[in-house]
Amino acid sequence: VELAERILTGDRRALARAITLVESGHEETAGLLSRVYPSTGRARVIGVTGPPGAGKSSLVDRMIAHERGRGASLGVIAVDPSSAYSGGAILGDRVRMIGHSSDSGVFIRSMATRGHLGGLSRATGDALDLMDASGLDVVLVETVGVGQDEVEVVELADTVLVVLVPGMGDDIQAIKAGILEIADLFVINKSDREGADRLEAELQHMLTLADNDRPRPQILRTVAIKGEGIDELFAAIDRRHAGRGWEESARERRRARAGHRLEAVLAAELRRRVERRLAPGQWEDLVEAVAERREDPYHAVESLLGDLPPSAGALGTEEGP
Ligand SMILES: Nc1nc2c(ncn2[C@@H]2O[C@H](COP(=O)(O)OP(=O)(O)OP(=O)(O)O)[C@@H](O)[C@H]2O)c(=O)[nH]1
Ligand SMILES: [Mg+2]
Repeated sequence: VELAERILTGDRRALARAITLVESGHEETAGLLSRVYPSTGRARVIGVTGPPGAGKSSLVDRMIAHERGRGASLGVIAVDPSSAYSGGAILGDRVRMIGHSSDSGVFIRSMATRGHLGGLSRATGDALDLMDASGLDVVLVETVGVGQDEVEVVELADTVLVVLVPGMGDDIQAIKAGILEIADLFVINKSDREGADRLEAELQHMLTLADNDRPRPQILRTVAIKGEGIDELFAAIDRRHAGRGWEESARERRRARAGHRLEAVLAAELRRRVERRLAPGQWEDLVEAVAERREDPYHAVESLLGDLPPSAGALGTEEGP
């Protein structure tokens, strides 16, 4: 609780400690998170996703510099690629971002992709709330667009940038479908390379075919290593925030996010409560019983839930889902 007070005053060390706590799924963080929650919802959250090596970190680095130039403070959450993708890139991130490391207006944190009770998006959402509550103006979330987990993470953002690179024009079908659909803005990075026109044409074509009622994402070009296109990128982000329909769509997003959040917290909490009253070996015995068909998973769960009133559709009631 004292930790919460310190976070609210912008204490960076308290913030770092709190994030470590939520990352470990520590039980005591519930109190902390509920204490800071009323002070959240102010930071502008920008998600940056895209295939491995697209230049997301380079872009984030330039975005930091840009926003510092406007006097904003920033938090960065770098969701580490799973080990299959990381290869040294994490160290690379640190080196590239080191120019900002002595700057108290920038708080950088990486999150491991595995081992979070309640999932990566839960842990990242908590970290985001903590940064938000500590008064950081902008939070950038970098994640490799490789799986459902990452897609969920990036959905925490108010604005989602999907970073692509030329040379994938032919392969646009091969890009994880889910990541194209969550884009608010497409960024063609490495547009110093050949093929940017073609990729843009492919994207435009794809967007014409898309039949959803979301506003059509704008397509921008950057050369992150040279800092080109960053002003235009922020101009587009700012325009989006000032544009017609922004309030409504932001509200909708926040509502959807709150729904996911509630579900995740509920699931984790239920699980925790059930686990807490398990006798030693009880779980393993149940697993064994189900494996041997002495018990079925549905009855097993009923026995675990114990005195919780059964839902409609639970065993013994009429309707199932
Ligand atoms: N030519 C060119 N190279 C770039 C550009 N932006 C980034 N790169 C290079 O692309 C490589 C990958 O850049 P990163 O910023 O680490 O890419 P990333 O998307 O963060 O990579 P992961 O986090 O590992 O998925 C680096 O060698 C960068 O120097 C660009 O605009 N043009
Ligand atoms: Mg990176």
